[in-house]
Amino acid sequence: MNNSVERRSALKDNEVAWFERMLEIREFEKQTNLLFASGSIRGTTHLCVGQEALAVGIASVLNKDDVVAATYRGHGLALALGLSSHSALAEIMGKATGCAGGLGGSMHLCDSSVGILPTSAIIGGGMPIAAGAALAFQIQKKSNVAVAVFGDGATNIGAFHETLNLAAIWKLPVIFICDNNVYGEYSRFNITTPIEDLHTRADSYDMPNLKIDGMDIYTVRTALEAAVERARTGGGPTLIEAKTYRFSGHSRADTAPYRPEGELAEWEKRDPLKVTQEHLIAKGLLSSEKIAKMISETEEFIQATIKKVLNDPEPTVKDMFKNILAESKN
Ligand SMILES: Cc1ncc(C[n+]2csc(CCOP(=O)(O)OP(=O)(O)O)c2C)c(N)n1
Ligand SMILES: [Mg+2]
Repeated sequence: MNNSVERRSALKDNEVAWFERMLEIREFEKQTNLLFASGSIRGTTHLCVGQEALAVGIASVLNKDDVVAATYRGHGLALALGLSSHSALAEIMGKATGCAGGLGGSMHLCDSSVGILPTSAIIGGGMPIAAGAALAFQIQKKSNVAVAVFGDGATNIGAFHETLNLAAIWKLPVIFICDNNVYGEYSRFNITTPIEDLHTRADSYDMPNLKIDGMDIYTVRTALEAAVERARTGGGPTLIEAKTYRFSGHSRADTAPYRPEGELAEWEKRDPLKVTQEHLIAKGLLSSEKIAKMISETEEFIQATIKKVLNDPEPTVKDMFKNILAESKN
């Protein structure tokens, strides 16, 4: 399937599709890492392994005209929102068929046709962009919402505080989702941040806020549905802190030797894929046999995608100078 809102809409009320998309993201990230290690990907990559429930949970709740500002750790969110694996991988591998023509790479996935706002590597940079989109919706009297997803580290950045303040005072239809994956680069967040629950920072802005288990897609959806409803009906912004865990290192070859022993294993017990699988089996929607089949189909699909991308053309030097300036008609 190409980049399309239909791909996002396929998640609406389809629990098996949530699991399927989470499997796709997991395999996509696994193979991206291998391609990076083998030298097929230049630059760097930041994987979201362990954080799939948040990505798919968000995409499954939003309507097709809602928009999202992600971060450089945004492969999963982009795939969940409707970017195809082909378009995302081609972008990461610098191919002309990528969503930004291969000029942006892993950290700059974006596609307005599926509501992915421009992504930057600047921590907290997506927050004012999402608030700006929300302001546009408010001025145009539309009922759409904007979502900003950012890390725990971003809550120490000026843009976080300025955006929360403005969004609160103007009652913007924006939802702030802090993906607290315990680490900011190579530091555990308690070393850089004096409080445990980051969502309480929104109290200073008189903004509704809560923490949730970000490893469980059902919990993510319930919290987001309430925040989206508030935003759509003029109630203003909400800050949701999703407690997750970064299963991989920060980027590239980081093996995360700074993690306390046993911490990863403890969080892996709550692997979002495992949690979703348990829900689906308990509800009688999936069996172990069906899950095994889905896993092998996903592996085959991503392998076929890699093959295609490897044969795709690279952008030309001339392409670098396209889309830099917009000519004014006046
Ligand atoms: C404004 C800014 N300051 C510093 C950096 C360097 N930097 C890159 S990643 C990172 C850690 C961010 O951690 P977090 O917000 O928790 O996101 P995560 O990587 O965990 O998803 C930092 C400080 C940056 N990119 N931008
Ligand atoms: Mg973090």
